[in-house]
Amino acid sequence: MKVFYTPAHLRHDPKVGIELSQVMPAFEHIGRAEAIRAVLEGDARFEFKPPAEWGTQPIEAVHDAALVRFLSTAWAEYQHVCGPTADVMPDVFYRPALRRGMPERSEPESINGRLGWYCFETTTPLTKGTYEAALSAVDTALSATRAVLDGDRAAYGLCRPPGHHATTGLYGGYCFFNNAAIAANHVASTTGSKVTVLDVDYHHGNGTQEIFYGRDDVQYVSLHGDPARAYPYIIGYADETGTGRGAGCNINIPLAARTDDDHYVDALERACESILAFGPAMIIVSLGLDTFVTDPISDLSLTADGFQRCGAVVAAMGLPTVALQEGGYDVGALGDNVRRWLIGLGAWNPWP
Ligand code: SP5
Ligand code: ZN
Repeated sequence: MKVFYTPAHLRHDPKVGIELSQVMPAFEHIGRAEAIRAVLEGDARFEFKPPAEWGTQPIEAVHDAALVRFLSTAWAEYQHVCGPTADVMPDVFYRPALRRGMPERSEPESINGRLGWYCFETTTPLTKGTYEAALSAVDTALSATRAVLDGDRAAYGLCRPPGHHATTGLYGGYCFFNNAAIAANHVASTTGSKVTVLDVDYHHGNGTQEIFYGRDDVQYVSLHGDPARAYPYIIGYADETGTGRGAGCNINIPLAARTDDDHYVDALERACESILAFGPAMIIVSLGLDTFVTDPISDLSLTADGFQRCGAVVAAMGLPTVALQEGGYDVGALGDNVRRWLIGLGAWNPWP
C-alpha cells in the first residue's frame, strides 16, 4: 500500500495550548507523524511516496478564500504587532451575541481581532510554518486520493496537521484545512461520482459535517464519543441527519465512554450498511486512532486488534478506499495502531 508523506509537516510546530483549563504542551505535535512514519517504514508492505503540489484551488473549492488568505499571512502579521512569539492564538473570540440587537459587522481590522474571527478555540496555535504544513497535508490527501482514482484499491495519506474540525470558514481542533473534505469534494466534483467520508476519529468531525450538510453527493458517516460529554460538545448528535438535498446523507453514531472492540465493530458494521445503501464509488476514511484505550484525551477502549478488525470491516465493503490521518495522541502506540488498521484494510487488497 502506498503511503504519502512529506517532512513539510515539521513546519507546524506548536508548543502550547490552553486545554482542560491549563497551559498544556501541545497534544498534536511533530512527534506524532514521525512515530507513524518510523513504524510504517519498518514494514515492507508500505511504499513511501512524496505528495505532488496541488496549490490552493482544491482548498478554495471547500473553504472560504478569506480563511486561506488569512492563514497565509496571520503568523507574520502578528509578529509585527505583538511579537516575537512562537505560537499565535486569539484572546477574544467573535461571538455574534456580543453585538446582539446591533448591525452585523464584518471581519475586524486588527490581527488580534481577525484571529478570533477565524479560530474557534484555544488549542490550535499558528506557528511560523503552519500554513505551509497545512498546504502539505492537503497535498498528501489529494495525492493519496489520486493513487486510488488511478487504480490502487487503497492508499494512506499521513496528513499532519489533521483536518476534520476545520469548517468552511473556521479553524480549530488542531485542524486548519479539512484534508478529507477537500479530497472528497475533489473526487465528487471531478468524477461526478458519489463519495462517503467515514470518520472514525474519537472526535466528531464537525467541519466535514458542516461542509457537506446540504449535499447529496458526499455522505458523511461518523462514529465518535457522544458530544453530550465529548469535544466538540455542540455538534455530532444522532438527530443531525442533513438538510435540503442532503437530508439523510449525514449519519452520526455517538458512543458511550469505554466502548470496547466488540461494541465498536458492531457500530462500524451498521455504519457500513448505511454506506453501501448510499452507493459511493469511493470511501475517504478520516482515520483517528484516539479511540485507543490509553489515549490521553479520549475515553473509548479500543485495542490494536480492534483497529485491525475495523480496517477489515471497511475493506469488506469492497470499495476503493483512501485513509487519511486525523487524531491519535498516545504517541508510543500510535504508529503500530495505524499499521494494524491499514493491515486490516489491506486484507481485502492482497499485499504485493
Ligand atoms: C484531530 C483531533 O483529534 N482533534 C481533537 C481536538 C480535541 N481538543 C480538545 C480536547 C478536550 C479534551 N477533553 C479531555 C477529557 C480528558 N479526561
Ligand atoms: Zn480526534
